[in-house]
Amino acid sequence: MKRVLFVLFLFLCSAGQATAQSSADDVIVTVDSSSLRFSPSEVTVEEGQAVRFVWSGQALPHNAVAKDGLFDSGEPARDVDYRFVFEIGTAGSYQFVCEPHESVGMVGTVIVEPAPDAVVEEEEVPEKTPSVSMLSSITLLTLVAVLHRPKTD
Ligand SMILES: [Cu+2]
Repeated sequence: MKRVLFVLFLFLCSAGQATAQSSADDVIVTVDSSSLRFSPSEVTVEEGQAVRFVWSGQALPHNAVAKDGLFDSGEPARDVDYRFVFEIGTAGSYQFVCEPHESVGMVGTVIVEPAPDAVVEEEEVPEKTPSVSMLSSITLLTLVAVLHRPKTD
């Protein structure tokens, strides 16, 4: 049994490492054949998902910089492989530009939708039933204890 748990632990660790590098559900943004456009220029991801900005052997150097500064692939380069994870809480719309070519329309948008789990969590927050039911259980137990207390006289 311990061995099974240990193997499971190793499996989870390696799975965690894999997602830190790149993941099958990464959304790829590259540069199109015109060399002055992102392709696609608009992508949609869910919180927790990553966008990878990837190009190589470009005639011109490019980068991808969020207007609000959330992500930045660094200096413009002909070869880029930059991955950014949109963590829980980043839901929204992010415009990004290629700094050298923003003026000629090399711009894009990442739309981040809330993770399905996060939506459920938000709905559950206002409920306070667990503490109320716990309180009434304690009251009930106290009542039972008092009623069944052996008589001392
Ligand atoms: Cu560019």
